[in-house]
Amino acid sequence: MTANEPATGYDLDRASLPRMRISLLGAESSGKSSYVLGMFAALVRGQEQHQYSLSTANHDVGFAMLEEMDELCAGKPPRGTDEPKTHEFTLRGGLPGNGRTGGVQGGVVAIDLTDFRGGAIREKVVEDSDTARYYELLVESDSIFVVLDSSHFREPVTPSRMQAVAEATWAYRIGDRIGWAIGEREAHGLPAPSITVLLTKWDFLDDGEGVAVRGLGQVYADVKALLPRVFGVGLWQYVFTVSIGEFSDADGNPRQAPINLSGVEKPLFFATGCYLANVSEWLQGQRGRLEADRAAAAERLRKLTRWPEFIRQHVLRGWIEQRRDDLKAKNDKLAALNLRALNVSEHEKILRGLAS
Ligand SMILES: Nc1nc2c(ncn2[C@@H]2O[C@H](COP(=O)(O)OP(=O)(O)OP(=O)(O)O)[C@@H](O)[C@H]2O)c(=O)[nH]1
Ligand SMILES: [Mg+2]
Repeated sequence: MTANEPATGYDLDRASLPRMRISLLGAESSGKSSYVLGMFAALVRGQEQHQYSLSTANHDVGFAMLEEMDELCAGKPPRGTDEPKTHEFTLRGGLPGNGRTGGVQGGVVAIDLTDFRGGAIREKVVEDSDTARYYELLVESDSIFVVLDSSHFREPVTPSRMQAVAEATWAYRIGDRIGWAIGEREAHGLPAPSITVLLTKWDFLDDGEGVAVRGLGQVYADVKALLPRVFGVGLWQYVFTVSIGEFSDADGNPRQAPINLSGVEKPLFFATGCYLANVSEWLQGQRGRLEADRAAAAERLRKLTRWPEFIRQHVLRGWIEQRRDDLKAKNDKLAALNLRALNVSEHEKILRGLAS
């Protein structure tokens, strides 16, 4: 579905929701497309205890994704991504409450998540190519998911391995691009994107008996050394370990395995929580402007009502009514904005809590 087509089914309210963009950056076969499938499946079928779910703007697309996820179990790897694919998701959630709508899910954020082919990151930018579009989208991204294949971290990233791991993961190139995107956003008055580092195929760091070969603490230090720009001061960033099932062996060959989703929802919760914090700030600014507007309207009315009764009744009546209506409209607008701001900040708090 393109942005201009009408939304259908459960997504009737998608157009009215705050809309965020997420871009996935990662080397070829790092597990980007599989992650999107696993994350979607977890949030559709429900696996953890939380009040959020995901839907696609087009239901057929959603069913096809679930089918693709099931095919993975049969050892059929996802088709390599040969052109950028933007998934149009809606995150829905319910807030606790006693009223009729308490706990009922409603739209929270419309998410455009773009999955690029891994090769795009290292190619020269040619006009009108998908690489060029890639970088445009990167600047528009409220959140960037950096996808790193965990198999590179089975061994410590010692100084002698550093260059090889950076080349295999494209970490330096990704760091450069993120630095560039932050600068471009700043120049356009946009907040820095949140950075969500995904250590995919985390099952590779498991020895098969539930004991980790290396723990996240150790790998975290390696990731930080590879992506210093991402861990710069003032950026929201978080490292998540995810796995969707042992669908490939240590040499990268596909194999049959049951779906075993682990940690796949948290990165999305983190990214949307960060995004809602920015929406909240924007709404505060709007509230300041509306309050000033409302105060000016109240003052205009007050000036008219100071005239003697006779003049108010016979000369100013129409004007007074008009200004009362104006004040009421402004009060209603402010009340609606306050309700929206409350809703956004509640979801922000819950989502950030679920992510940590
Ligand atoms: N063991 C294991 N293998 C995985 C996991 N996720 C994905 N894989 C395998 O990794 C391979 C690559 O996955 P993709 O999702 O196609 O990777 P990609 O980054 O989208 O690749 P491109 O689109 O070519 O850039 C596939 O063979 C998957 O089966 C995982 O959690 N564990
Ligand atoms: Mg792919």
